[in-house]
Formats: sequence, C-alpha cells, structure tokens
Amino acid sequence: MSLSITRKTDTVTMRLNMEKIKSMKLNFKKLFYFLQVSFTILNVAFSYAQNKAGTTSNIRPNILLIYADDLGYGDLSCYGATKIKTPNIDKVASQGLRFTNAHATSATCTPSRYSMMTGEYAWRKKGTGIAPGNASLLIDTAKLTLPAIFKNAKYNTAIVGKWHLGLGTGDGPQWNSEIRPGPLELGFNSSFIIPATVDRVPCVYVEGHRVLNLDPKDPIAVSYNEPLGDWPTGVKNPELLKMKPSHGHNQTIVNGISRIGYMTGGKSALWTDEDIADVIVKRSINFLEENKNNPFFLFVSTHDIHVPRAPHANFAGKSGLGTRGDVILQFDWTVGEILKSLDRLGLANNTMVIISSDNGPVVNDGYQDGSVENLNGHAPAGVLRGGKYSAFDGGTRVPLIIRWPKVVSKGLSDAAVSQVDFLASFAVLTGQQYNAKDAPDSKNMLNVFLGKSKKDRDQIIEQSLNNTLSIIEGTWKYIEPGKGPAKSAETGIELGNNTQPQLYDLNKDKGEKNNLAKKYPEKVKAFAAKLGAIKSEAGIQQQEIKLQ
Ligand code: NG6
Ligand code: CA
Repeated sequence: MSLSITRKTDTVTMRLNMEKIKSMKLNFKKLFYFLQVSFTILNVAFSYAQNKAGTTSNIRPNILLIYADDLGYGDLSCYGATKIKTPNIDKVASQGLRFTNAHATSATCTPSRYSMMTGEYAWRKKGTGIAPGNASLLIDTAKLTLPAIFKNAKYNTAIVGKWHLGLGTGDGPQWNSEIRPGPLELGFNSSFIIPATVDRVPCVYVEGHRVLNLDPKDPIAVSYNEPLGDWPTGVKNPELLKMKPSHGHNQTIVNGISRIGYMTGGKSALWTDEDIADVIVKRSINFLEENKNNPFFLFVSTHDIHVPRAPHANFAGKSGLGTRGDVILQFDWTVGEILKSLDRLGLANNTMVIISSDNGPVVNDGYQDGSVENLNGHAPAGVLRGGKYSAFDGGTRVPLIIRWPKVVSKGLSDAAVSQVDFLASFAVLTGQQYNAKDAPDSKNMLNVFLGKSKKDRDQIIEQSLNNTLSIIEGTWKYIEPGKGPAKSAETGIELGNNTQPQLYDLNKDKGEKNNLAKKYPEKVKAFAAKLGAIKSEAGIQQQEIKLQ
C-alpha cells in the first residue's frame, strides 16, 4: 500500500495504490479504518498548508499600504460621515473588508509608525515620541522591519511620503550630504520622503540619501533651538503669512506658512505645499508602472490630512467644511488616482490594498485655517470620544479597509486588530520566518485581516500623547490613571487624563462616557496588575493605583 500526498497550487491530491490494497485482503472494517486514518492525515496536511500560507492560495499579492495622517474614525463616508463624501475610498470599502475595531498603537504619529514598522510597541523604547524634524533615526538598523519582511521575500519595496522616524546617526540628518541611515537601511529599496512632518523644517523632499534638487551652493541649515539665518519668521513677519498659526508654528516661514523650527538655504529644494498630494500620487504611480511585473510592497504615506492644510486649487473650498474637509477630498482623490493606475496596469486582482491612518483626528492642530469655524456638524472621530493625542479611543481607533479581490472577504469586521500585527501577519503571508524576539508584540492575525476569522486580538495596548497606556480586552477598556489636563487648551481635545483609573464597556459604551471603575473594583485591580507587570517587564515605572 502506498499513500502519497502532493500539494499542488491549491489542491492536495492523494494517490492510493489500489493493487496493493487488494492484495492485502482487507476486510471492510480494516478498509474503513484505513480510510479514516488517511483522511485524518489528509486533513492535517491540508490545514498545515493553510496555516503555512495563512490561506489556501499560494499567490503572493502585492501590498499597497496607503497610510493617511490624522484621519479620524468618522472622517470617511463609508464610516458614517454624512457631511463629506469620499467616493473613492467608499468604493474600496465596498469591494473589500471594512474594520470597525482597528487600532493604531498610539495617538500620535511617530510611535504609531514605529510600532507598525517594527512589530514592537513604541512605549517599550524611549525617545519614540513625536520626533523633531532633526531627529536621528529612531529604529535600529539591525532591527527586523515590515519592509524587510517583504524584501526578504524578494518583493520590491518602496516608501513614498511622510517618514517621521528620524534620519541619520548621532547628530541627526546631514542635509547637505548623505542622509543615512534611513528607510533604505531598514528594508526599503527606494525612498522618496517628507523627512518629518510638513509643519516642521526643513521643507524639502529626500530621495534616496539626498535632498532632492539641492543646490550645493545654497546649503541647508536647520535649528530647533534658537533662531538661525535671516529668513522671516511667523513671529517677526506675520504680514508675510497666508495662514496664521493658532499655537506654536510661528518660526521660519516657507511658502507663506510659518513652521516648527528654523531653517535657511536649500531654496531650489523647497516643496510647494499645494502640490504635495500630486507629487505623492505621481511618484506612487511611477513605482507601480515600474513594478507591474514583480511583487511589490508600496508604502504610500500621505501628508494629508495633517496640518498645514494647504489643498491644491482643485480641492480648495470644494468640501464646504473648510480646509480640513478639502484635504479629506484630496486624500480621497489620492486613493482614487493610485487605484485607477492599479486597474490600468492589470494589478488590481493581485494587490492587497490597505487604507488606514496613524492616529485619530484633530481640527485645530496649530493653524487658523478655518477648519474649526467650518466644521458644520461633522464629527471627525464619529461616535468615539477624544481625538489625536487622547487616551480615549478617538486617539487610536482608526479606519482600516483591506481589499484583495477574491481572497479578502467582503463586508464588515468588528474584530479587534492592531497595526502592530502587520509584520507578523505579512511574514506568514509571504512565507517568512523570523525570531519572535525581533518583533515581540506582533502577532499573526492574517486570517482576521483576510476576513476568514473575526477573532479579536486577545489584548490591545494603546498609548496616548503623554504615554498613558490603556488595555482593551474584549469589551473592556482600562485606562491607567495619569497626570495632565483633562482637555487640551490648544486643540480642545479631551485627552483622557484622569488621576483615577477608568474602565469602560466598549460594546455598550463606544463613546467611553460611563466610567465603571468604581462599580468593578476587582476588574480594575486585575487590569492594573496586568499593566503593572507589562510595564515593569519593559522597565517602565508603574504608578500607584488608588480608587477614591
Ligand atoms: C505637535 C504639533 C502638531 C503636530 C504634532 C505631530 C505644535 C503646537 N503642535 O507638537 O501641529 O505637528 O506635533 O503630529 O507644535 S503627528 O501626527 O506627526 O504626530
Ligand atoms: Ca499623525
């Protein structure tokens, strides 16, 4: 008797040598037993094949990750916004899977991106808060990264857009020479980036290791401490501003907008804010065209909808919700243009498109751009409480849409998922193995991202601006007590700071209105102990919890 199992593309075939079975003079009972054992083996082999690939398909899709900046849970019409229409994103959602319980790991950009890139929660590593524009690279180049997973799987990898994870060593980026290490040392084969944020100097793109279009005779100088050079600033020359700051953002003026930090030089390299979305779209489409015949991972990291909001004339004044609404339209257009190219190049079926955001929404983030006055009843965080910077879910629960035609189930998923799991999940998808210590917080949630399972991540940890940590487990969310204002005087956002512990039942109270900590002191104790253990293991001091 011989039994051989061969795995073809999608099928497992079994060949039985019937001659030998006959010669064994099996009685019916033996034959039944034999078949039972065979099918068990077959089953195990099949589920192994499924587990190994995470799916029965062994086609390796391209990955197109479109990551918005500060886009809130309520900012898209497919997430319930009624005052603004986002047809291109809504179309992707209707063709794919829309998550209602997806999380960035942090309520600000740098730590969320750090966690997504490394599979390690940023709060484990000091110095991963909002990075100044002259920060040195925050990710150790020896570390495993999301792009490296794809690179190791022989994908071509690229980043286009916002980086904000620092560049260079020790003294920070050397703007006038080689700027390294950076994305190219972390697994991206090509890199075209906005180094930090558009509201931070220097206002230049970096392509590969160099500032794009830099004239060596006009070197760049940057300072984040004291004024430098003779370029006008928001403080001294408010008459030169086309958009006034509301808080901060009053240093060097570039393109009529005052920024955080001082700079001079690099005139030929300065970006034009109104063209940034267009530049990102063009660069992304070029990459798609050049890579239509090989697997790729393209990380499109938009400036929209972060401040300063300076939409292109095509979108200025078009939303009826002020510039914040206009740049939402611009972001939707960005998605539409890139996806049109996927269609044109015949790549749509074999590309997993992921759309998400790095943290929750903010309306006034430092410029008087009319967004507050023109909000018109739009709720950027939807039903959630808080927003960017906050320990409430408005800070970290973000839109997540995944489309991979014929593979990702269509519809809705309420499974609790986190962006920290992209690394492990895509490692499984591309058949990569790595030492779990290299991405300690990343878990394989591939079946959930593909819509094959709706199982929650067992636990989600969220980080607010001032490093307050929260744990979500099932319906319960525990926010540790912490110092700091309940509400930001500048942005008007409820930050979730409370000297008392907070406990919310998210299934019944998505808006975190009803603090149940006093009603369930045992639960609070258990969560506090759990978080205490997690923090002490990470070398972070735990505050004493007192229920008053
Ligand atoms: C804050 C900035 C804010 C924004 C944020 C980073 C001020 C007053 N506020 O410090 O405008 O740049 O940093 O945003 O300077 S993030 O999305 O990149 O995290
Ligand atoms: Ca952000």
